[in-house]
Amino acid sequence: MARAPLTEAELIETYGPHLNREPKGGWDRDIQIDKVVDTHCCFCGQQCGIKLKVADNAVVGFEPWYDFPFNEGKLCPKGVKRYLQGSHPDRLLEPLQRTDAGFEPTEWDPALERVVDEIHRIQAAYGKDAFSVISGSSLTTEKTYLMGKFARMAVGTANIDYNGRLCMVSAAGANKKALGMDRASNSWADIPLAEVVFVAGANIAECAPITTDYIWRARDNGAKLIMADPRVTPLARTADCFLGLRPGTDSALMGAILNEMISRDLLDHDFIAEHTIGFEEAAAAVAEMTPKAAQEITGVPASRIEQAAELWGRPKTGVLLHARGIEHHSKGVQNVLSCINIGLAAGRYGKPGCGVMTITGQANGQGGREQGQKADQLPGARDIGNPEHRAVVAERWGCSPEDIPQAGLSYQEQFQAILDGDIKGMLLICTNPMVALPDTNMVKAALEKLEFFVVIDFFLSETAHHADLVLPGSLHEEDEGVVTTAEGRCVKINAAVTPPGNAKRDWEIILELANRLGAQRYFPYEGPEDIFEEIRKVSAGGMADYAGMTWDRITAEHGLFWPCPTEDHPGTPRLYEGGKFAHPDGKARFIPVTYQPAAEQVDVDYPLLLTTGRVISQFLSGTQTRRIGPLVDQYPEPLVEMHPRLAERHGITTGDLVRVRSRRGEMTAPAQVVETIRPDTVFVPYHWANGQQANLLTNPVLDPGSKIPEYKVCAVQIERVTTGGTPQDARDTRLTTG
Ligand SMILES: Nc1nc2c(c(=O)[nH]1)N[C@H]1C(S)=C(S)[C@@H](COP(=O)(O)OP(=O)(O)OC[C@H]3O[C@@H](n4cnc5c(=O)[nH]c(N)nc54)[C@H](O)[C@@H]3O)O[C@H]1N2
Ligand SMILES: Nc1nc2c(c(=O)[nH]1)N[C@H]1C(S)=C(S)[C@@H](COP(=O)(O)OP(=O)(O)OC[C@H]3O[C@@H](n4cnc5c(=O)[nH]c(N)nc54)[C@H](O)[C@@H]3O)O[C@H]1N2
Ligand code: SF4
Ligand SMILES: [Mo]
Repeated sequence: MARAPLTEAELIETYGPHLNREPKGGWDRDIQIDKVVDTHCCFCGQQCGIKLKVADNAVVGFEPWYDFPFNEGKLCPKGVKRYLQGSHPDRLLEPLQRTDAGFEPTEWDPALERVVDEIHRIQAAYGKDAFSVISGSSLTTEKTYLMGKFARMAVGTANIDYNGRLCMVSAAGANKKALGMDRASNSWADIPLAEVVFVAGANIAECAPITTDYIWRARDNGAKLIMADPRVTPLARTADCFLGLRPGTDSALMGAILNEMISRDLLDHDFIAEHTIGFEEAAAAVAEMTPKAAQEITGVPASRIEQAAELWGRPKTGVLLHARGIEHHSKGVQNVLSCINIGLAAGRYGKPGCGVMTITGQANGQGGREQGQKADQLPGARDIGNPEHRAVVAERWGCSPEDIPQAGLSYQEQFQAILDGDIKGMLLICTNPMVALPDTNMVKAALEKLEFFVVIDFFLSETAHHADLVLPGSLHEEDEGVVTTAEGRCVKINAAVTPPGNAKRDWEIILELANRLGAQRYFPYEGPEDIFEEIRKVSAGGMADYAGMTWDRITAEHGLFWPCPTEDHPGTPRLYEGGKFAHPDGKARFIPVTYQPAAEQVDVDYPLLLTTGRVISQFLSGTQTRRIGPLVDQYPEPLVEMHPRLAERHGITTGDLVRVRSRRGEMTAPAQVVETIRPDTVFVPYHWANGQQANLLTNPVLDPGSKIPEYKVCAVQIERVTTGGTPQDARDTRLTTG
């Protein structure tokens, strides 16, 4: 593209004085490698196997792990460069406390005492739930279990939630409702067996790169490819049928496909009769949603929708993969249900080459919601409001059911509760709301209102900047435990190095706090394996049943798929075999879906749709990948992607600075004029901070069931802010308008 590269001065302004470009110790080829550790990548939910090379207690490189079956040695750019983060000079090495002069180092003992004192003070003054906990899904399952138990049994608050709330919960809610269980329906081994692959709202090549390989294998076997996205993403360029819909209209599109499948009789009548209930109601709900009607709503030509119905419905096998493009909506659960409906109608469950799978995003996005840190769940994916489920967990924890708080507020709701004065203190680990939550101005106001705020991280994230106390936790390679991949496969993360300086492993910090809060008896662990052994016992008999897994089995078998109820059980890569669903009667539910528009619609003031998402080289809120030089080089700053027709109307060419404004805020970034996006839509990736957060613009409205924010659609206006000038002028404008 014609955009001028950032100058050295601009890079420093954005990324600080240091971008890691080489491993600790430099590129010395004779460096003595002490060991090579089999583990998994720290970033996305694909959880590629990787071998980390360790020298002098530092990760200095990697080797492909060819034997790990999921990725067979393949890695994406982030996995290849991940080893550059640990030795970054910003790594936090001791606790920091805020003073009038900024942060200054402190000792662990007074720091931990202060956390305990503040929890006691706030709870005595305002009640137990006035202190809240927010956690993350990049943590191992052992830590996520610990966080749920810590919040409920040591702090005694109902208000614990996690950042999977911003990610996976619409899919989780829909799968549970329709199929009885919250997990991708199949291992990826079923993808190459499919005759048709339907990808809805997932930028596979950039966000689930290794999944691309599975789709190529299906293509090599002759599979057709359908893609639904407002942007022609890299994989979409190869599709047989591209559905370039208007953001926020997926359930109309899927409704019309179901309507057309019914008209053309592309239904698996036997499957519907034997294994499902509610087809008639679901069919009635889409009776008016003909391809012509859907064309009006989605902007996709009716003939294209008919083609998609034919391609999806006619073959005997097929998989549908979806991600945040359909899930990050105030109707996210409905959107997923509309996909499940076309999956059920075609009988695409429980057999080879079939499945409707959500693509988990975070490293432990799946495991992170199974074992008890989700506001509405207890370990084993049990419902916190269900008296029987509460009784089982209470009995195994050695407490009474009344000791376990009821469901608390979700992530975004907690921020509203701070503004409303109901939450006064917060402990936050492994998430960065100043970049990741919608409506950054609101997030900032909330963080500034807290009476006490403690963050556990290994870098001083944009959120940690607002903390009273920052505790240095552990990097991925400094700790061990299990995570569950997008496939539903539990894999083992192995420690390669020990935490540097005075940093501690996350679980050590939480255990110390639990002890100081007087809850020792609930936390009798020497290390993560003890926590895992407890998870096995507590999850037994629950939906996410880990009882039959051991760390040794997981390692020896290259991962195990839950449910795995006994030690001689092989695990369950493919769910619902023989059409046996997880509801008590064994049947899946068609849930009627009627299209409902997004919360914010375009109007004369805000005439364009904004959608947000990712680029391949950056990860989530960017705290980690914005410190890795070779990744920053690939995509140094957010770009406002727009169609040439839209750009022309505003006199914009690639590289011009563009101000994007919504009802909540504005941000400025260079334009990227591309033909691969709808002319009524602009796209901004969200990995950057300091006034370049896409979330300055987004709408904090939630799906009423899943409580996921509507990241994927809001109304904006755009304006060109420069007509040239020097790069420095452009830069100044950008930094002062954010
Ligand atoms: N490189 C990279 N990879 C990642 C991550 C990362 O930050 N960087 N994050 C990981 C995580 S946690 C997640 S959740 C996943 C996310 O993975 P994806 O969901 O695949 O990524 P997104 O870019 O959020 O959105 C996907 C697509 O949705 C499209 N879209 C936008 N609005 C709509 C709509 O209304 N309908 C439809 N059908 N599509 C729409 C966008 O154009 C985009 O191409 O990626 C994981 N992998
Ligand atoms: N506009 C817009 N916003 C979005 C999205 C979007 O598509 N558009 N996507 C949403 C999605 S799907 C997601 S998943 C969220 C994610 O966004 P966040 O919840 O902010 O997740 P991360 O960026 O991973 O933040 C993790 C923080 O924890 C730290 N960390 C990482 N691993 C560990 C660990 O093991 N221990 C400790 N102690 N700290 C750790 C990192 O340094 C970082 O500061 O963003 C959401 N926000
Ligand atoms: S695809 Fe995901 S897990 Fe694999 S190397 Fe890339 S970021 Fe890491
Ligand atoms: Mo995510």
